[in-house]
Amino acid sequence: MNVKKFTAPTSREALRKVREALGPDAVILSNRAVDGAVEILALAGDDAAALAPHSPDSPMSAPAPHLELAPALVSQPAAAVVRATARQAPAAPRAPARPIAPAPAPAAPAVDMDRISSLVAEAVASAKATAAAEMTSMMSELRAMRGMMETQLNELAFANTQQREPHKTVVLREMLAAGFSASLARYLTDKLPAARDGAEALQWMRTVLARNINAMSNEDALLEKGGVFALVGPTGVGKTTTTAKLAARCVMRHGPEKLALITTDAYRIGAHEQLRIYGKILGVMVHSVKDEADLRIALNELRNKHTVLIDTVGVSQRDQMVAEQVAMLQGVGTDVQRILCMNATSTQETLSEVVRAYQGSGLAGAIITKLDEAASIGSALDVVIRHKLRLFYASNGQRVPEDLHLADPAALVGRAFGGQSAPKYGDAELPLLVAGAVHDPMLREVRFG
Ligand SMILES: Nc1nc2c(ncn2[C@@H]2O[C@H](COP(=O)(O)OP(=O)(O)O)[C@@H](O)[C@H]2O)c(=O)[nH]1
Ligand SMILES: [Mg+2]
Repeated sequence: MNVKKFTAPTSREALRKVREALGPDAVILSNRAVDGAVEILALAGDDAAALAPHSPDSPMSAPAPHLELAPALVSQPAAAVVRATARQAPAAPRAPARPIAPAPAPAAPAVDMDRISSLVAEAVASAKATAAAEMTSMMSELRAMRGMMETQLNELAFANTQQREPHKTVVLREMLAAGFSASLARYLTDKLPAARDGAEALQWMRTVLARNINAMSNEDALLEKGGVFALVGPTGVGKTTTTAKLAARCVMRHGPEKLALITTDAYRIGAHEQLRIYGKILGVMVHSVKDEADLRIALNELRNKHTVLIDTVGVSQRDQMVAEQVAMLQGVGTDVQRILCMNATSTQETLSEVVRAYQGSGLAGAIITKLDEAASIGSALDVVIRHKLRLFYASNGQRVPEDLHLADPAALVGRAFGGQSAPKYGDAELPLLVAGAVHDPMLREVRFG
């Protein structure tokens, strides 16, 4: 074994000397600055291999990362090279002036540089990939933890509120039982002014709810003004029935010749028969169209009518056809006002989805249907409030034309809280119910005064 010392003004030159003297497999034992020069102690690769006998299955028999003489490293300050070397030969003497004790460990068998660089590159790449994967899973864990903590803090905060401000609990319980969303219930209870008792708090809540239902107060806005209206919504919500009810109101006011009916339900067998029958009874023509071009022609022919009611084919809010239908009604040139029929028996999530799907560039308003069938109507009112829909009518039965009424906010709110068959919640369940309520930015526009 033969340790040699090389001195040169720069690391690069010193390393070049090492290579020249000992070949590419040289093992650097130390590298330090001495009096403005760089001093390297090195060992020939063969000598280094002889240093430590090792069993074939020891990690040492794997090709050890070779001296990092890659250009990038060489041009780095001496310390970096030393560090790289130290890993190679951990027992390398600190004071190279002394004779070198045989290093017990490391010993690099003769190794091929390219192989090493590719091994190192592989190792770095896999370390990077592992780190990225770990980071991603850590982030998602952190997010989950944050969610959990927020929920628990909310729960705690609310449990605290329950004790200090029992009126809030009353309001919250009533709203949830009536089918309003936890987020709206939470939002209102947070804004609840000081109240004498639970009854006063409830009164305040009902007033706020009614105030935020944007209802048509006088049907002249619709019947006198006239225009082209399309009733839209999922299948079975009551579009055809409601169209017939509206048609009857128009005919009673203006006579049959001022009104025209159009159906786009040309696909399903017998689908437009129903409207045709109503048309016949009212003495109003029913036009059937199958596409946008048809509709354009029909609307052009009917431009002298005071009112045109379009009964559309029912499309699930989850169907791509909704977008096509919205586009068709928006694209015909004539201003077609879309009125959404909302089934009061649907859940708040479904109704929100329906509104979003049918919204397009804006709905003229909504009609709540099947009020008579709904156990609770809070969910429908919640969506009306949240989306600030103009509420035209509420339908509470199958009879044409009787079962259609102007939407009266106070009456609807009264109905929401009256005769409850919805399950009541226990005080202990309330924090859980509201804790997960996400803050909904749409609620920011709820008016209180
Ligand atoms: N109970 C009740 N049934 C209704 C109401 N509106 C419509 N219906 C019934 O719901 C069913 C579907 O109505 P239809 O007008 O054909 O729905 P469309 O598919 O949206 O056109 C029919 O049996 C209607 O009589 C309502 O307000 N209350
Ligand atoms: Mg129909």
